[in-house]
Amino acid sequence: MEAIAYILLGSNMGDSYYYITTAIEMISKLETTFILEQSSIITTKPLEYTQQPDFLNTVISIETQLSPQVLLKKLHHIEGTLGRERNIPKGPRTIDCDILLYDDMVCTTPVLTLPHPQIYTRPFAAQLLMEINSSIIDPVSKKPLREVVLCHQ
Ligand code: PH2
Ligand code: MG
Ligand code: MG
Repeated sequence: MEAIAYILLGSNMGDSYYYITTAIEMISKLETTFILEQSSIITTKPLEYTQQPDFLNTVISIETQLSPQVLLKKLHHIEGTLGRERNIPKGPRTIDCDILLYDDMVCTTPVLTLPHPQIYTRPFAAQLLMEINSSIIDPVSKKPLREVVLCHQ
């Protein structure tokens, strides 16, 4: 069965525009996976670990038959191909691809938490999501995401 997933891409090292567009192209080539929509690409101030350059961020929606675990592995592989090194947690990166939502799945495992907690804590993540689809329902509260996010601000 195909699912709809939303992926946040972020980059703040090297040619960030190149890394983001190339990652999207690589995602579009994954088996059984199609890009549905892409938000605008915006510049954002670094959050959490703030002593680092500004980010470019964008959100895409995809249709896929890959399970969330397999999709995550493939995204990590794409990150590795594009020179991602994991040294400083939350620190500078060539490319980061995070699954924000996978259908209405709710799960917490050591490798994957859905929905991704950052949709509630990073205003730009929710903003880019809602740019693509303003009627997304938050799988946890079952309320429109736009209402849930307003509560968190
Ligand atoms: N990602 C982080 C840490 N901080 N800040 C912004 N603005 N954008 C990001 O994508 C981001 C961040 C770790 O994944
Ligand atoms: Mg991240
Ligand atoms: Mg990540």
